[in-house]
Amino acid sequence: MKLTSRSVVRAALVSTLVTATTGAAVLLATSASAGTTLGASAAESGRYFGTAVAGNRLSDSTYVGILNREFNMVTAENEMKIDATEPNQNQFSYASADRIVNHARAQGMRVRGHTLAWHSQQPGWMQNMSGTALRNAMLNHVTQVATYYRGKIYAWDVVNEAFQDGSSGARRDSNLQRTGNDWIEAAFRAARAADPGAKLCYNDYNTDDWTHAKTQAVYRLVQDFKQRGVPIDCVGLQSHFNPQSPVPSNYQTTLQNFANLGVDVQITELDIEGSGSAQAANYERVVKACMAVTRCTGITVWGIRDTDSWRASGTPLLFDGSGNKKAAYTSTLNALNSGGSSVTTTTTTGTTTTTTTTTTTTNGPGGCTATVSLNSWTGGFVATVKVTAGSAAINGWTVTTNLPSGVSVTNAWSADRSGNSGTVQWRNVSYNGRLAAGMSTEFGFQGTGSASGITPTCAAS
Ligand code: 9MR
Repeated sequence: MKLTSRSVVRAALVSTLVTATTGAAVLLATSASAGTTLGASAAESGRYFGTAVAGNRLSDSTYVGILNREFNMVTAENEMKIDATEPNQNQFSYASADRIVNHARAQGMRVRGHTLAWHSQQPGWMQNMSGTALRNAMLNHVTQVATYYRGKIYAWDVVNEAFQDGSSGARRDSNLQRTGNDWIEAAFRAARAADPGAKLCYNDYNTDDWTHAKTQAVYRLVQDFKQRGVPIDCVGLQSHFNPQSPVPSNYQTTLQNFANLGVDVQITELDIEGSGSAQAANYERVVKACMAVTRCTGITVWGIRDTDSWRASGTPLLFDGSGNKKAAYTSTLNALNSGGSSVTTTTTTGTTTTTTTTTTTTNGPGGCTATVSLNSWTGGFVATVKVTAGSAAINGWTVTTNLPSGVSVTNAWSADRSGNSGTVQWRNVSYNGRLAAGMSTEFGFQGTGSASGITPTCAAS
């Protein structure tokens, strides 16, 4: 496999970036290759680009065409909410959500789960409950739904919108809040037990301006959870913007400050009302802010065409009602292609530490990205490596890992390997070498010793 000279430059830069600061990230812009879809472009820095999907749109061929072409993460707009999944107590209804999840998975897209515990869109039976009965019903809901979807959800919005707007910084009054202030952590613990592989997020709106009381309140919640070991992996900023609630000048600061708590940050419901170049400039600011924050791992827009939006009159999305790309689409794509920090995340759960590192080598038509997620314990580890095609389809891939001394591979799956220590190359097997643009596959290996800090590189053919 021959590396192009551009590949070599890019690989070297990226490996620097794993530990480097934002200042160095600018260098990457000069060598980044240009993706041609939102998902593929985001994937080049290890990020995703998603959209909310409404089940009743899946029979619209224009809609589905854009969905399948542009996005690699999906959120059900309403179909996973409590009223949809548990319309009668203890009678669960997954058909509408499954349609969306199955569509996404068949297309190689990942899924954000939205949402397990919320004051709104509760079924009537839950609205009428209180106290211990409600607390138990809520926990049962979290457990049942997260268990049903175990292994299929990238991240769950475990709790949605639990804080008041305005200057109080207080919790929002709701039937759930009245079961006791610890309802949020109870929900997170139940979600972790039900699906240990899903990232668990707290999700809210009006948390974009660092100076707002609500932003500060959510920050303190996350800080408290991290300090006390309550399981939490990510914060979702919905980021619904309009003239009354514009993109704040300190947006990147907010993203960075949350990330500094040791959680991923995800922009979960982005829409920006407006049109033309002003709207395009606002999208660019939001995307660039995410690209500059290493732990801002992905962006989801809240719908595909303006006419699909919950705020259709504000034309807040990236495609017009006919499915044409708007100026905001182009500025978003360009911002994704302008590079940024590569993604490195670390999560510690009890005695197990999970570290994710992404590096990219451009090669073949659109290159590929390798991300490693490590579950480590004293004396051993399991590494799961995700290989994602860049802006074009690839026919095969080779991932190289430089294993630290003392590490020995004892077992591997879904890839052929050369050797079991030092520099190990992993090649696709017969069934997982061909990947469409932006699509992913995974392989894994188990070993003895400590593999922390490994930074795989990926070369495509
Ligand atoms: O887009 C959703 C819309 O179709 C529903 O009618 C509405 C009902 O609450 O919820 C919308 O989605 C919301 C999301 O679940 C949570 N954040 C705010 C979103 C927009 O209201």
